[in-house]
Amino acid sequence: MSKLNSTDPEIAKLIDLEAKRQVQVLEMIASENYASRAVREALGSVLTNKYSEGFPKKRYYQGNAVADEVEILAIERAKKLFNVPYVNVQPLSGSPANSIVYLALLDYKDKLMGLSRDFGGHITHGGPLSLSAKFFTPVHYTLGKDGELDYEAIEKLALKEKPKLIICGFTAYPRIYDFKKFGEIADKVGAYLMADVSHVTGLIVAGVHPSPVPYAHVITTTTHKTLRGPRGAMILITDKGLKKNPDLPKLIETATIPGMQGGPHDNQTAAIAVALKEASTPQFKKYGAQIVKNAQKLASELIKYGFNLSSGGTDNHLILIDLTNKKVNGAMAALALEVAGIVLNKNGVPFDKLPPYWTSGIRLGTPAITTRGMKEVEMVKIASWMNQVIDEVAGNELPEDKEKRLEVWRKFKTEVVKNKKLLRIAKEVKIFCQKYPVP
Ligand code: DSN
Repeated sequence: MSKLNSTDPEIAKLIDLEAKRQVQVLEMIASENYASRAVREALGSVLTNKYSEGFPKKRYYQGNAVADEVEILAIERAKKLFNVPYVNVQPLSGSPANSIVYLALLDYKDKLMGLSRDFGGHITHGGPLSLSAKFFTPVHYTLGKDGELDYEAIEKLALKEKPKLIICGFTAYPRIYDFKKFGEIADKVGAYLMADVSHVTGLIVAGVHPSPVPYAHVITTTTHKTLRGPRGAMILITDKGLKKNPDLPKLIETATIPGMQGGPHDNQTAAIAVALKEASTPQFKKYGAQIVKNAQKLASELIKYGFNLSSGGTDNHLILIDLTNKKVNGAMAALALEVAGIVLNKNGVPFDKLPPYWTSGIRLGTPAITTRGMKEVEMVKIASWMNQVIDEVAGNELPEDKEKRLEVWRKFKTEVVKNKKLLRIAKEVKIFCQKYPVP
């Protein structure tokens, strides 16, 4: 950072502060991770200077011999890792990747069907105010009373609505995604099946979550969650997809540029290539398996403390807790946990009575702490801290009146940052975290 220090000390200082924060806290946002130094070097490389509109060997600008090689490497590594015939590594992130697929496969106002945002679907799966809802017609399935996908209900809805595209893949769902069942439902109604596996890609690669490849036509994934790469995304087309429509690669490419984007970010492409290389190692398989072991251990410890886990537990990297029985909402709980050095997010739970601003729950995940080398024994400690924090803020229920809610929230925010017990836990967390290096 020596050059940045002299050119822009303000930004250098902020980056330094963020680096410290990432070391000193338990980073448990389910969609976050620590990219390796190699990934970050590629991301910070001179490739950021280049424009490469088009695709390898079919560019609009000169000087792309190296960029071509970089993109080809990323594509070939992804094809091999996921066992698919076509990959596009250009989407700038997950939301653009999904939008590219919609633009490629759907016409204005065509129906797409995904899990409701209020039950763990992503905003781009037809969420209110998103492009997917403004330009297409979303229909939504929800979860059963047990907090799990109800495949019979999903099939019924698909038969009734006949969507052109069905989306399976979620942002807050702690159970295995049954791609086979989704594939059968899509085939029954003649729909395309898009699996958005952003959250579980690393687990799929590690072999601890089933792969959608035999069942989906198109797969989208971000590259920075369990896959542990840079921020970015990929679109994969399967053999099944090519069989349904051999023009899919062309449609996806046209929807990428000029449809949604201009030039790809070649530095990001290089970093994705590096991450894919890292993900193809035996160590990565072990890492993926440990993410799940950690999440399951943490879940069982939390249950011992009386936490109410959505669906009763987890099969993947993610835990969703309904805090209603603890008499505190998600917003207050997440803030109190942050004060104590445990960083996660407030999250709606199935059938939530509170709006997204407050939520009844919190979502957490184990990818980042597993990258730091934490194992089951550390999960016991983390659950105990979480329990102490929630105990400390339990009873902070929201008044019915909306104005009063904000008043209560303002007071809570002022007081919680001074709470001695939480600050003591934050100190313990900081000391504990020193034993687990970040890349
Ligand atoms: N923000 C990501 C997540 O947390 O799931 C998805 O966009």
